Amino acid sequence: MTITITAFEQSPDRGQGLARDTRVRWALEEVGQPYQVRLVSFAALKEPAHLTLNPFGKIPTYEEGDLALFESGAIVLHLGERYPGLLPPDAYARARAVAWMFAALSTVEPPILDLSTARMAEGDKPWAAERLPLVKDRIRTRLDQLVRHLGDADWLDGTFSAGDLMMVHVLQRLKPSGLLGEYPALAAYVARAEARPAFQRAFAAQLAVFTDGVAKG
Ligand code: GTB
Repeated sequence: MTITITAFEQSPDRGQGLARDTRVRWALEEVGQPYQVRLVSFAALKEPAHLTLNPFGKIPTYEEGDLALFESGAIVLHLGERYPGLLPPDAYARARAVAWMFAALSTVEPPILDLSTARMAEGDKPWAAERLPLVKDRIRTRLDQLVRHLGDADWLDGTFSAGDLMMVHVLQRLKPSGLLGEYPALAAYVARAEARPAFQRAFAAQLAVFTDGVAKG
């Protein structure tokens, strides 16, 4: 069955792989499923055809037969449940991997997104310079906790899972801030995940959209 996802037609990050289609591409590569990509303009995101796929007018979306999904977490979870390679077969290990997915999306990602908001949407406010250190410290709190959990392990819970995929994609967004560099063990964790052939293929596919005009993953 053909899988089609959506991605930005124009890259705000110039192909650094930070938009959330990359995590879905990566998951598809990990489970070895071919997929097609429909590129969407910013204007088209808010048009009825796209809003039927995602009521919030965002990428990524996922279509497979009669199934249409939005939210990168839900898409990766669906792939993990449908195909082997992202979630462990043992029920308890699987539940823990899902917990790490939620931790990435609802505990670690929000303060990281707040940093983007502080920089891009609030940078010109008179209180911006005072707020920025507070936002960064909230991120450091999460990174302190995460690095303590990781210890000297390669992955968050035994073998690589969708939990690591999601956490790494969330952490990648910190690279330009220098905050990840304050945590060599987390930087090494991200580098370890980025060395995976599936990530390399996903990254190259999203980059090709902006360098070669290639639309297919
Ligand atoms: N919770 C949703 C999910 O996980 O799928 C969030 C989806 C989302 O925010 N999508 C963004 C979008 O479609 C793209 S990824 N935005 C368009 C809009 O709201 O009109 C967010 C993103 C965008 C750009 C960069 N960048 O340039 O670095 C990084 C991440």
